[in-house]
Amino acid sequence: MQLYFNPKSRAAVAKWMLDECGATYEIVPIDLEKREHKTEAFLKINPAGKLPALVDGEARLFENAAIGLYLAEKFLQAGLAPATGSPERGRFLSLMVYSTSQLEPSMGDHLMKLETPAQRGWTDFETVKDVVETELGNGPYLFGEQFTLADIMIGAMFMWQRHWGIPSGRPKLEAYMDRLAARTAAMKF
Ligand SMILES: N[C@@H](CCC(=O)N[C@@H](CS)C(=O)NCC(=O)O)C(=O)O
Repeated sequence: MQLYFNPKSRAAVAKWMLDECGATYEIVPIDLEKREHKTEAFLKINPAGKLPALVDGEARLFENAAIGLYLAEKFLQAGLAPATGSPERGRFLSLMVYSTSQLEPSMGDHLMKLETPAQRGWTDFETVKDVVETELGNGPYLFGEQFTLADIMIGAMFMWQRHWGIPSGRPKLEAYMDRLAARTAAMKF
């Protein structure tokens, strides 16, 4: 597998997922300033011209959530997702999609100080935090003792924000981030 990567991009999230899976892969460095992510060759892998992208033989993947769902299946033995057919599987799929369809744009609105009108496909960021806290329950992870790729997809977004010096304002989320950051394979800044 080849991970198209820049450490200052969301490709760090894909790298974390690969590392938790114990995957063997090659890093293909992409210089964003040189716009290597907009070259004809890269656009054949990800037509959106964004990082990350992952190539696995004939398969090409873009979007972190898709990469995570693919890796959860490919590295079943890593146990980074509730089993297919188990009652928790639906919640896992929902949280993987939620991370990118609601949490990510809502955090973007918040960082850019934009309103989130009700007509958008996502909620305001305080509601997102309520949702994540509810789903986390008593933890330590979203699926109790089982760490999953949904913890990376959801936790990494809050960890970026913390890295930029913006506290979540939620002690429960801060403690969750501490637990995630303490993992050996955790995303490095
Ligand atoms: N939802 C996408 C977001 C991808 C994305 O926005 N990547 C940024 C880096 S953090 C990028 O490549 N930006 C460069 C550009 O758009 O020119 C994912 O999760 O993969």
